[in-house]
Amino acid sequence: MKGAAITLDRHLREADGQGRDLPEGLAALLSALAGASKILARQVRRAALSGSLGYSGGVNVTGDSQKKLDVIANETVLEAVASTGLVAAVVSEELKGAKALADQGEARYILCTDPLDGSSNTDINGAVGTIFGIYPRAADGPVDEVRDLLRRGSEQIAAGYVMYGPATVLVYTAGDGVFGFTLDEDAGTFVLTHDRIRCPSRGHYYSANLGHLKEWRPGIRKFVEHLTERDPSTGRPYSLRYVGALVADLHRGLIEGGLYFYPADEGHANGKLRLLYECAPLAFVVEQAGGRASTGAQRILEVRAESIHQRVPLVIGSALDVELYETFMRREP
Ligand code: AFP
Repeated sequence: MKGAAITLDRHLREADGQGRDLPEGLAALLSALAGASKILARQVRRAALSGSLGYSGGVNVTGDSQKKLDVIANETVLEAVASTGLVAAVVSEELKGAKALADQGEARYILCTDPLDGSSNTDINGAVGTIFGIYPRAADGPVDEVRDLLRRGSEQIAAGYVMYGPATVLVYTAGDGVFGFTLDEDAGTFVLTHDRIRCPSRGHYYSANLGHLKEWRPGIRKFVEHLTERDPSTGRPYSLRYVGALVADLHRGLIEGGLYFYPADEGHANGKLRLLYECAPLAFVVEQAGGRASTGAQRILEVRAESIHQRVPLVIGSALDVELYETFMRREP
């Protein structure tokens, strides 16, 4: 890489000078999340050597069997943000209720996180991720579930994800563009490698669990049929890519274009993915990069959570591809 590397810390420190004003304490909180992800990157890489593969024996609140790495990731993220004193409460895929951390002083934020997204990939050395969405407190005092936690994604002030793949990549937005950083393992720092990411308006890839194809609504089945027809003038057929870790499938769509969807099926009346700590943070990132995210009928960022582990159908990625999906859903008889 030519020139002086811009590290995440420098990028956050200099944000105000570049007109990307960050609310007080946000830079420190993002740094703490980056710190946790460095620890996690190492834990994930060394899991087979340290005996951390496999199941923990527990089941999380959404019914998934917890992997040992799910538990480690949850503890790592919680410890890192607790130490900042900036977070009043954390909503996590791995916690039944919200975890209250502090209710006074500097604790002005709520963190929603999936500490280890795609953990079914851990045992096969596949990509996994961490997702985070940050909200400002609605008011001071003890955390109130309805007021502070059951929010619309549009109220987030920052969101992002870390992907633990061949390289560890951290992508975030604070409402003024999307920035991607790659972990320089030797220096132990995140370096800006993807400045102001723009999601292509259309792609050639689609990601979905086609095992559920026959259970999907007719409009979605027709959409898949459309994507798989040959029409070189519109770039069809689209190629199927499915990692099974939302972060990894989303990252491809963000960089190269295309879309990911997880609609309702027989086992998941509202889709599988969780609004507060999967869909809303990624929707914020993708919209900031010029992409689109919806339930198929409503913009994800406008959905107000009714419970902290609520699920919603999701379609996310290139704006024109997501729009086309929505059109097929509207055309249903
Ligand atoms: P976990 O975080 O529990 O592994 O779930 C992964 C996930 O929420 C998302 O990352 C994947 O895209 C999706 O589930 C995969 O679900 P299927 O296995 O049903 O395709």
